[in-house]
Amino acid sequence: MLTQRVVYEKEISMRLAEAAQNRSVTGRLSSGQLENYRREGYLIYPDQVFPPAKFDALKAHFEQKLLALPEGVRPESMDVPHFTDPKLFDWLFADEVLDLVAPILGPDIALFASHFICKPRGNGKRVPWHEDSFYWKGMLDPMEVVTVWLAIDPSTLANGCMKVIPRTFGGFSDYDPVDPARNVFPTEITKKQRDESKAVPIELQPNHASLHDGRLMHGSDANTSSIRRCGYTMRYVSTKTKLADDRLAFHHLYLARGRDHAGNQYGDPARSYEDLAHYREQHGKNGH
Ligand SMILES: O=C(O)CCC(=O)C(=O)O
Repeated sequence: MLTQRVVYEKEISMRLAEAAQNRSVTGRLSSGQLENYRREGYLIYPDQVFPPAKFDALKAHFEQKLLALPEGVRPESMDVPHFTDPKLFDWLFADEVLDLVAPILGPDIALFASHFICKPRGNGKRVPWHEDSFYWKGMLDPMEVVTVWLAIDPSTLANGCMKVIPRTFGGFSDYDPVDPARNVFPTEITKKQRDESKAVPIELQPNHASLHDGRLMHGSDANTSSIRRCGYTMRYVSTKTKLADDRLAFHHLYLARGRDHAGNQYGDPARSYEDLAHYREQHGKNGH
C-alpha cells in the first residue's frame, strides 16, 4: 500500500514538473501561434505587450530621447540605444517581452540588439527590402534571431508600416545599392530575388507587436503621411548562439534570462558603454 502511494506521489510530481516545463516553453504564445511563426517566419501578436502604464513610460522615455537627438541626426537611426541607456533594460528584460520569445528560443535568452526606427511625418525614410541576417553575416552562429517589433505609434500602410514576404528563409540574397538619402539602409535585395506581390503589411496599434525571423525579407515605404511612425525593435537570440569574438569591439550581447551555453561574454546592463558608442560612430557601425 505504502509503495503504491510513493509511486503515485512520484507520478504526480513528475506531471507537475512536466506541466511547469511546458508553461515556461509556451510562454505567451499558443502552440498554434508558435507553429505559425515557424512556418511563415513572422507573427502578429494579437494582445497588448505591456500593461498600459509600462508602455506609456517607454513612450515617454522615447520622446525624451528624440528631443535630445543632436541636430542633423535622423530619428530612423537610433540604433542600439541600450548601449548607453541602461533604463531601456526595464523594457528589454521585461517578462512581457521575454515570454514572447521564449517559446521560440527556449529558456536561455540573450538580448542581441534594439533600434528605435522612427519615421517622422511627411519625410520619413523608406526601409529597403532586406534580410537582417545579410547585415549580420559572420556575426552570429547560428543565425537565429527573433525581433519583437513594438509599435510606439500607430503603424499602418499609410504611414509606412513594415511589410514582410512570408516563408523567405534564405537570409543571404543579392543586393543592389540604393540612395542613402531616401533609405534607412544602403542596399536592397535585387528586384529579381524578391516577390513583392506576396508582401503582407504588418499594421499595428501602439503597444502591439509583431515577431519576425532575422532571415525573413522585409521592408517599408517612406512616410509621407501626417502621422509619425515609430517602432522599437527588440532582438533576441538563444544563449546557444555565439557572438563572433572579432565583433566584441563594437557589440555586446546581454544575458536576459537563464544561463550561457556558448562561451559568450555579456555586457553589464547597469553600465553605459560610451566607449563602444564612440567606436561605432568612428567606424560607421550603424543600422543593423
Ligand atoms: O521599421 C521598419 O519599417 C523595418 C524594421 C526592420 O527592418 C527590422 O525590424 O528589422
